[in-house]
Amino acid sequence: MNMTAAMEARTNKPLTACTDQEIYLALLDIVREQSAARVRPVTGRKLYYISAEFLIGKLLSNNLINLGLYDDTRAALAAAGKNLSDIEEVEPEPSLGNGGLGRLAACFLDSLATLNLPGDGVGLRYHFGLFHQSFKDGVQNELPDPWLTAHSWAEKTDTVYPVELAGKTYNARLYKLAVTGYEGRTNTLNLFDLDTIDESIVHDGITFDKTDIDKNLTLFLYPDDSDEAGRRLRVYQQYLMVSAGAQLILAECAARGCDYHDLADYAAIQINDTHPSMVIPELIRLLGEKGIDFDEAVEIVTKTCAYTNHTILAEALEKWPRTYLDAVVPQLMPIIEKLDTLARTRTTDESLAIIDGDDRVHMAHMDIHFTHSTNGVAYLHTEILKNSELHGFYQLYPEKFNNKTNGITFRRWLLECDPALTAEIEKLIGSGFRKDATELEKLLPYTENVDILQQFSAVKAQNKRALADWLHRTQGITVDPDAMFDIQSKRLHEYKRQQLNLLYLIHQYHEIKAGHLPATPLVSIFGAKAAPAYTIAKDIIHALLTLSKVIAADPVVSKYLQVVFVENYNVTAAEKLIPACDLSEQISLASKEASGTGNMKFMLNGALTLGTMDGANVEICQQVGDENIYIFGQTSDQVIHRYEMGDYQASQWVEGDPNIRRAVDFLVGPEMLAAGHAENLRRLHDELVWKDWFQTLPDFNAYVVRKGQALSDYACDPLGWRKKCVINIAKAGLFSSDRTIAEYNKDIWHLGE
Ligand code: C3B
Repeated sequence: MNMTAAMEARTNKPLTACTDQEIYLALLDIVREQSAARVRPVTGRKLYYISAEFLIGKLLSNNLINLGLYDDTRAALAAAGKNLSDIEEVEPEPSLGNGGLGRLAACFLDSLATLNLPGDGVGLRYHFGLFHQSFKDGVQNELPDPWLTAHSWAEKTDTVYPVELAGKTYNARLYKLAVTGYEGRTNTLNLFDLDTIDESIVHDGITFDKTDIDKNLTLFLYPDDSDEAGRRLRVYQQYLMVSAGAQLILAECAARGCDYHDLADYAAIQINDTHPSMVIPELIRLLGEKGIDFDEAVEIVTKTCAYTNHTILAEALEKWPRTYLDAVVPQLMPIIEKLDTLARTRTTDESLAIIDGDDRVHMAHMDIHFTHSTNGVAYLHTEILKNSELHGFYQLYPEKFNNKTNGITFRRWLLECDPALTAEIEKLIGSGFRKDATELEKLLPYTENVDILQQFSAVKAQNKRALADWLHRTQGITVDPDAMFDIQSKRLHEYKRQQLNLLYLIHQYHEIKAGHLPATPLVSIFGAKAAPAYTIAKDIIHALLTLSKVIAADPVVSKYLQVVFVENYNVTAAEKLIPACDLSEQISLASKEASGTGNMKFMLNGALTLGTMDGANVEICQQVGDENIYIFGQTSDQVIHRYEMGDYQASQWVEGDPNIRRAVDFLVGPEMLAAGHAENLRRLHDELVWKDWFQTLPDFNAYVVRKGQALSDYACDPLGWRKKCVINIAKAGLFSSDRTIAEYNKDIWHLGE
């Protein structure tokens, strides 16, 4: 396509005379038209991926790449003196997700369309997302994160489904967002919303009346659940999503000739974590309205639905008090009760019941009993589900359990975010890896070639300069691109152990002051949002921001160490950070990170992993070999054993180790107190000394040693380091979400065309 002509046909003036906004709108229109041309009729089974989150990121460049228009567009713009990256800045990032779960859903949509499989998303059209993060006075501040404009990618439709909440009927309106695969078909992300939402009820940050459902229902993803109104609001949201979603699924299947008895021949429904679990009783209820009796409906729904578990953290496995469901979805409670009774005929084990003795409804239990597949998201995670967390269920239904190791789409996480590296790879091995990621292994023979390793080093250096420029431009932060870039970017959570990294940085501060200089200057970069009600997570952010100030003010230490906290970490920021990373921090407490997907992105972009044997790190290690990854810390067996013994005492580790004591005490020492807030620092200090639920201290020394090794390898043997990086890139093929989706399809979905 002649992109200049196509754009000018829409702007009605030469590109040279257009604003970035005008060009953006022209491109949006072209992409829409081209995407629409790739919609294909569905035959056979179609997937519906229901998820509370779809962290899709900006769409313009991704769509241009997948439509094969990217290079031509760039060239056409360049000829008019314009830059595609400036046009990209016009686009707001959709605020539809939070972390790995939502980003995985987005990668899956891309891979489904790329593999020409019929698979749509079903979710909610949040107006303000999770929140927009800014730092004020060393503290996280939350504001709405608006993204909906008059020209959003999600298009309003005339389709409206009635949804009954607490006895009142709401109209869920359908918005459709086109998802086009790389040289593939176009599928749809279906997002529901209410016309009555009133953005103006939000005040003082992200506060609003949690009971005003008409006006608030889709304002925010994961509204604060520290009070009952917030928790109920989450139930309202979940039911809106699944009821509208179930009605859409039934309508689409009926339009293709389904008589509901054969629903499973037309639809596969993937329940992404427990947020959409109510789709099970809701479908049974709706099938009942179509005249199908309870027993048959249960059978149909079980055959149609499958469940993915993404975490073993107890607080994330939702258990709703029955009183909430009685109030919000009274139409479902009789069905859930019948499901509970039916489940009890299959087992006498009370711990597997849906409704427990405290009258709480266990959503994951309902999922496992009444879907045909339960999968974990990495090898170790699935083993832990089978052998400990869900052992009782595994004994009851061994055939339902399976593993699907997560993946990432290489279109966004290589082609789009790292064009320089993509070009370098392409020069060496051609473009086959774009469709078949395992072809990256063809890079292996080049790992002995010094010239080529130096070219890879040059690409990394260029990406680090680009990140330095971006940090300077967007946040006013100056970093030295010649330092080693060490990055931990992911949701803030104690199990992910940003606090372990914090303690390391304090340790290094002291070592440098004592004259023990590190092998290389280090820029330690963080990106993370803390859930608004998660106090300790916010304290960790505060401690890192405060430490950053203390170090920057020290003339000696600041030559070797810098701490940077990127504001409002999101997909856009990730796309800048990941290509520039030297060392990828994947340091969760072994057994707690179900998979991780950032670990895969960093590896693919030529960073080395410093990590525990947790989640997909285990498989990364298997792929690249021990010598090309920095592993440390307790194993998951050791961690689980320590929990079982129940005798872990953090204070003993503090007392028994002068380095740990020095690092922990520094949190409430004069330097930190002068630069930060005593209350936050003291609370974090006490948490670490008296609780440390995620066993930071037992892993501290191993972490310090391993990280020291990485720094010295990086500084002393740059070519050896680069060789390891290229091996990581070459071995990243396994982690393409195309592979993951192909496995889901073969084992669980069996989709048509
Ligand atoms: C995340 C897990 O924490 C990650 O380990 C995993 O890689 C991703 O899901 C995708 O499987 N997760 C999340 O982001 N939100 C949850 N509520 C539960 C898990």
